[in-house]
Amino acid sequence: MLIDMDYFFVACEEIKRPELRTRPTIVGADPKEGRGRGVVMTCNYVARKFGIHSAMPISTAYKLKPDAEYLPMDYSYYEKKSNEALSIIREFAGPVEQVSIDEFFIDVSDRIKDYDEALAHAAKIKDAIKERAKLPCSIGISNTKVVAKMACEKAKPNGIKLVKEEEAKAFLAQLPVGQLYGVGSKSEEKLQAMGYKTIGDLSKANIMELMNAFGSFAVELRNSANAIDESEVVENYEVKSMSREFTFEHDTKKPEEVVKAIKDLSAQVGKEVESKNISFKVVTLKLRYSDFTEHLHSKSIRPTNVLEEIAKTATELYKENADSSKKVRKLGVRISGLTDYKSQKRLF
Ligand code: TTP
Ligand code: MG
Repeated sequence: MLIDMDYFFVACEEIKRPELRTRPTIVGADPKEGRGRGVVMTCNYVARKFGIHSAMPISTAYKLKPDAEYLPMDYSYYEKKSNEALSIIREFAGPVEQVSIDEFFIDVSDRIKDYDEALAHAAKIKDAIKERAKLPCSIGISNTKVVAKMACEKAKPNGIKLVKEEEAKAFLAQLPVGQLYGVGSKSEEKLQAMGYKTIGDLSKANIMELMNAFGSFAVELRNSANAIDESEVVENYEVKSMSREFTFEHDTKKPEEVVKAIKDLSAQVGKEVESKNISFKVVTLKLRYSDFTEHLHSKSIRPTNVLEEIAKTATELYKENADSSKKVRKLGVRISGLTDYKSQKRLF
């Protein structure tokens, strides 16, 4: 099963302020009466009726619905709610693989005998999360991760969708190729250009032709399109990376302003590191300039949990790489190569 929380950040906000449930509500950057920069992180389904969606510029959202509720992120609260959902989910599952803050694959093959039981089990999980964590979710069920994930998309919002093994190929075949799990917008463009419109088209693709365009990823692509996915649900106590981004109010060339923003972002990332008891070994700085060109600069360091290393390394990356002739519009600080002490303990 794939469990994905519905409109997660705003659903969390609705717990704090139930009156938001009937109002279009957005979590994201400050709209500043239409002059705001940055994006919508997410919005509730009331706001989606007005055409607002994740990743949309906040200024566009403001044009569509100036009197919506605009809220800043309260990340530590969302994390707390995510952990609450996770511990409920664990009661109903064997292995749990967390994909993101609001998305979990679970293997329930040792808890159920047939599809009817699978549906009943999913309903129990959904009810428990709603009752106890006060959060709505959707659940996709199938015999592979790929199809479970895509079934969940169709179940949204607040639903459960089962795709039986024998129905999986037909279920996928009718969908546009861009909806296949693992296909991003670049791959979608390529596939479209090669004449594959639907997942069904892709399922019959000539493997040599596909390999020419996608290398070894071709095999996985075609297998997914045929509902073939052997990957298991793997416990992962370890998240792959942690990052924070920031868009300047006014683009800037001033090193002291950029360095200050890098320090703030690093401190935010550091807070998360501290709460999770992990160490990291790669620091990445993302620089987007006012001409919208974007550059990633990374540095590997000795695995550490010393928080000061984040700001120090990110600042070095800025000083070594920044193009001083251009103004900076947006910054990101990310750490990766994470090791979780808990998962280490499990191994030994
Ligand atoms: P999603 O599960 O993609 O979206 P959602 O839960 O808001 O809505 P849906 O009902 O369609 O599942 O993402 C989970 C959270 O991650 C989301 O609440 C906010 C955050 N997020 C971002 O910060 N940036 C993004 O671009 C997206 C898509 C999500
Ligand atoms: Mg979600």
